[in-house]
Amino acid sequence: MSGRLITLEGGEGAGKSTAMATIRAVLAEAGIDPVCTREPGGTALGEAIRALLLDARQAGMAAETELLLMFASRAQLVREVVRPALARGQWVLSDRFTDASFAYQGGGRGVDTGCIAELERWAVGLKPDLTLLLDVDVEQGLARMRGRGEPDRIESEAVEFFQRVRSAYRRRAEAEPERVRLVDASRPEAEVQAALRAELVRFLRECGR
Ligand code: Z5A
Repeated sequence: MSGRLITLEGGEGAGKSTAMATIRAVLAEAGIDPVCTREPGGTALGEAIRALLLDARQAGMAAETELLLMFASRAQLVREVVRPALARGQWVLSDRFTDASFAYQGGGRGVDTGCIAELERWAVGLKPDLTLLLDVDVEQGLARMRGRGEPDRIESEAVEFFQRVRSAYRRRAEAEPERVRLVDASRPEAEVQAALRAELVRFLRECGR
């Protein structure tokens, strides 16, 4: 039985933390115990890169530097965690992956998406089998995040930045509807989790599980 890579994506306050727990529960019901990871991060080196990326004191970071650091973390994660797990036949569940670079650095920062696609081909070399995209209105998502402490470097961006991120994510779902399944995350939490569960059950059925 071969492993699969499932990724979870979404903008601010989309509810990824709760969704990760739901996905794990649905996989467990199917007898799957996935390797869980996150981006940026997921390895010792990647977590050090994450700290740099989110450090609010690094306000002058160039968009290109940001993109390359995201891919540096991802290249390490793919070689140290993702590929070995898939090769063992294990499933992998990642909180964010390459789609986030297309959304945040491509959409949000305006970096050439051709460069991102080339980095994906060269430094990553694989795509998720399934991406669950939690989509929520930007203002609604930001309101959910209020009161959660000091914003990090990326969270400190303006509303317009997150609107561009959301549009870029939605374009990816439109371009690859079979892989990127959009879930309306503006609804109450229980409804969002039920919708996620339904998408995942459909995918598991397609995988013969
Ligand atoms: N980034 C990038 O730029 N490029 C890349 O290639 C990658 C990442 C991989 C760190 O990611 C940052 O890196 C992130 C993107 C960028 N930047 N930002 N900003 P992260 O995933 O670690 O960080 P995050 O996006 O800030 O995730 P988070 O803190 O885990 O947020 P969340 O998962 O969206 O939110 P949550 O904790 O699940 O929920 C937030 C609150 O809303 C919480 O109080 C919930 O109880 C509440 N909530 C959740 N769902 C609902 C519903 N349905 N109704 C009402 N309230 C709800």
